[in-house]
Amino acid sequence: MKNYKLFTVTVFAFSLLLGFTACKPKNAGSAVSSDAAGKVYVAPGKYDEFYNFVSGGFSGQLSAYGLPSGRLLRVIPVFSVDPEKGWGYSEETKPMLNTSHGFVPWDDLHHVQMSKTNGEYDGKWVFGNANNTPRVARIDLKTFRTAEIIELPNSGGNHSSPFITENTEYVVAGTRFSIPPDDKNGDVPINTYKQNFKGTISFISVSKADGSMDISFQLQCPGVNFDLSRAGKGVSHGWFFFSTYNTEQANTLLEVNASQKDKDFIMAVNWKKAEEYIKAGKGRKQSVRYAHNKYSDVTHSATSVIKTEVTVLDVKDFKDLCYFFPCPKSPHGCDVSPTGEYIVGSGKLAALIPVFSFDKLQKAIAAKDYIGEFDGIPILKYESVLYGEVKKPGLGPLHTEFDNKGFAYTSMFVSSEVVKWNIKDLKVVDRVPTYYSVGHLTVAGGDTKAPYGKYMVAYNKITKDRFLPTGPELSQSAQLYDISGDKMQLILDYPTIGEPHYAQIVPAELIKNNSIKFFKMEENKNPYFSNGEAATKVVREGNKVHVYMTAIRSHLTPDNIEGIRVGDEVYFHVTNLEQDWDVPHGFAVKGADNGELLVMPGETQTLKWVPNRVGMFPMYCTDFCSALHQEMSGYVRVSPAGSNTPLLFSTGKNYPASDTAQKK
Ligand code: RUQ
Ligand code: CUA
Repeated sequence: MKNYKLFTVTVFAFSLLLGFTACKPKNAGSAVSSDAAGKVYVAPGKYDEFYNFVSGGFSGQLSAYGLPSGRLLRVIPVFSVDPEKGWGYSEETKPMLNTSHGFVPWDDLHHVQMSKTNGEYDGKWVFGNANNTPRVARIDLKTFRTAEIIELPNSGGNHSSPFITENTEYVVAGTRFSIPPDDKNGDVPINTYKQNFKGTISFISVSKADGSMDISFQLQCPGVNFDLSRAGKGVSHGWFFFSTYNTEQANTLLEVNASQKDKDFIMAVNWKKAEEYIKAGKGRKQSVRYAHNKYSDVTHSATSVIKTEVTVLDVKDFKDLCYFFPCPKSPHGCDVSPTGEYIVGSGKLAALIPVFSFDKLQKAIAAKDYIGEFDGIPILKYESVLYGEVKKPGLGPLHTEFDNKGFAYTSMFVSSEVVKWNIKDLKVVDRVPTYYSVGHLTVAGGDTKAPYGKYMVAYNKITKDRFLPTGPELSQSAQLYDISGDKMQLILDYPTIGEPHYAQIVPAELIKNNSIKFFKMEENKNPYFSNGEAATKVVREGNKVHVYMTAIRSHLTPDNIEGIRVGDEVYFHVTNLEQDWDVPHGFAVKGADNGELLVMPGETQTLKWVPNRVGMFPMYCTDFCSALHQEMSGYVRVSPAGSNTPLLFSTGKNYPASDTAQKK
C-alpha cells in the first residue's frame, strides 16, 4: 500500500510536468527568423529540394511533402483504405489489406524508413509499420504506391519497426506488447505475464533486385515491451539496438507499474551471429499463420498468401546473441550516430541523456562485465558501456537525429524544445522551442552514415494556437528549422495528415527521375484487360456479370448497358487506354456501396457493384480529364431479378426497340 502511494505521487509529479506543456512559451510569436519567408519560398513552377516522407499515425497512411516549402504532394494509402485512390475498394487492391484475421482496412503507421545502400539513402523504397495488427509495408517510389505488406506472427503491436540495416539486408520489427507465442495457448490468465508472455523480434529480408520481403527468422525474447530500435552502422554494422520498457513485466496500470525501476534496458543484438545460427540449422520451425501480400504492376493486382511457418531462435539458448545494458527510466528513442560508435538512449522520464559507446560495449562483453541476468540474458554494467551523459538537456527526451557537423538533436516532449548537443563532449550548444510537445524529429539524412544536415523538422503532438481553429481537434503539425548555422532557426509551420510520427527527408534527386509515367498497355497482364475498345464486352456467368470496359478521353466503352438484374454481382473491369503521363480516369456508379476506381494510364482496375433495386443507374468518370470530362458518362439499366431483358452494351449507337424489350 505504501509503495503504491509513492508511485502515485511520482506519477502525479509527471502529470504536472506533462500539464506544463499547455503553457505558451514566452516567445511563441516572435521566434521566427526574419528571413524565414525567403528560406522556404519555392517559386511557382520550381521543385522542392527534398522529399519529406511523413508517417500518418492513426490515419494509417504515409504522406509525401516537398521541403523546404512544406507543400503536400501526395497521400499514399498503406494500411488504410483510401477512396480517393480506390485503395482497398477495387478488387485488385483488396488483397493488400488481407491478414490472418481477415480484411483489416485500418492501422496505425508510426515509422517510415528509406531503403539504404552503404548506409545512405538509395531512393528505392520506403517501409512503414502497422502498430495494431502487426505488419510491415514496402512502398515503391517508382509508383508511390504500396507494393508489399507482410504480417508478423508472434507479435502484438509492431511498434519497434521498421528499422533497416545499412544495405537493407533486413528490416526489423520488434513487438511492443509481449504475448503468448502463436503456437501456445493464448487463453491464459492475464496475470501469468511473467510465465507465459514473450517478446518477438522479426528479421525481414529484402531482395536487392526487386525489394521482395520475407520473414527470414524471428528471435524469441524475454517478455517486455520493445519500443524503438536502430541498426548499427559503420563500426557497429552487424548489430541492432532496441529500447525496452516494462522490464517490471507488469500487465496492468503500466503508467505506474512499468515506471518503478530506475533503469530499463537497451538490448543489443548481434544479428550476424543470429544469421550464422540460422544457417547452421539451429532455428526451431514454428507453425503460425500470417498473410503475405504483393502488388504486381504487370497484372495490376494484388495476391495474398497465408504462410504457415517461421524459424525461431530462442535467445536465451545462445549465449552470444543478445545483451542487455541499463538505460534510465523507460527509454523510448534508441538512436545510433553516423559513425555507428554512439548509441543514444532517450529515457522519457529521465533528466539526462545517456550516450553509450559501441567500443566499450564490445570490451564489456569480452570481459563478461555482467551485473546479473534477465530471463537468461546477461546484463552489462551501465558504467562499463556508458560513454557519457548529456547533463540537463531538458525534460522528457524522446528521439535523437544527427547532422553532418558532429551534432545531435534531441526532441524534448515535456519541455517542448529541441536540444542540440555535441556528440564528442556532450555539451548542449543550442536549444529552440517547439509548439508544442514535440514527439519525433528528423534531420535530412539524419539516420544515415552521411547526414545532409541543412533542415530539421519537429513533429508535434499538440498544435494549440498555431493554425486557425477547426473544432475540437486541431490540425496536426510539423515545424521546419534551418540548422545550417550555429543556431537553429524556425522557418515554417505546416500541417500534416494524421498524427505524424517518424519521417525521412530525402534529396529529390534520388527519386524524382525514377517515376513511372504510365503503364505500358502491351505489358498489361490483368485477366480482365481490354486491349482497345474493340475488345470490350459484357459477359454473364450466372448471376455474375463482367463488364470489360475502357476509358479514354472522353468516353467509356460501353456507355450503355442493359440486361443487368437486381441481385447480380457486376464487376466493372476498367482499362485506361491512355498512354500519357498524368491522365488517370475514374469510375463510379450510383448506389455502389464502394469507393471509386482511379485507373492510371495503361492499367486495369475492377469495381464490384451489387444493384439492389430496379431502375436507371448513371455511371461516370470521376477524375476531370478533359474539357469534355462531364460528358464521360453512361447508364446502366437494372431490371427485376429473374427478368429477361436482353444483355446489350454499346457506345455511340442505339439498338432498335425490338432488341431492348423484355420478351414475354
Ligand atoms: S513513437 S513520439 Cu510511436 Cu515513434 Cu516516439
Ligand atoms: Cu475521364 Cu474524366
